[in-house]
Amino acid sequence: MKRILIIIFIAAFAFSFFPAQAAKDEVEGQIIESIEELDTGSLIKLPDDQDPNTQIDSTVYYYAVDGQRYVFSNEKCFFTWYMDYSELQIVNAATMAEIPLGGNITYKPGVKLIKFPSDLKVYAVARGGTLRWVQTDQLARLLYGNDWYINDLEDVSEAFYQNYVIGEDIDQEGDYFPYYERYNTNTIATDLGL
Ligand SMILES: [Ca+2]
Repeated sequence: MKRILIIIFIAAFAFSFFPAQAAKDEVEGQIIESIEELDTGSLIKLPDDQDPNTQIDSTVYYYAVDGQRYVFSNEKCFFTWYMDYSELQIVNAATMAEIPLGGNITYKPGVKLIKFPSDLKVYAVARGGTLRWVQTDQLARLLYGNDWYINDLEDVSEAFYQNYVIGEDIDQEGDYFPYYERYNTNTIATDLGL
């Protein structure tokens, strides 16, 4: 029962974000028809169904080394890991159905500061979706520069809050280095602990 609830939750919050233009381009592309054709570490989605009212076909997943697929909660999260959609592969429905859902992908560590609408705290992200409260504006400036509030802060929907865990506060200089966080968790597999 718990597993079913998790799957429902993932499905409910697997927001549609794949851009329409890319969906048009993919019509000409090759569709993968068996798992054997897929390398682990691939980005996958279903073929576009040409129906703007359905989201299942516009959800992007990471096919992990554990044989499961992990969902990108939204486009902002996707772009902390990838520059564009060039690595995306289109997978038919039967193949997609054979790959179990593993969970959600969280922000790549060290890329952005995030906050949730109902929570005043600004968090830096560490491995495994670990949120570390940046206690002061001064510390945020040290990590991301004076314009962090404009350039580096992203609002994340409350719906995704439970994908994260709370870590230690950042309360002094040297507690956290964005570059090292990115470098040490360079792949989604590492972030997921696979
Ligand atoms: Ca659709």
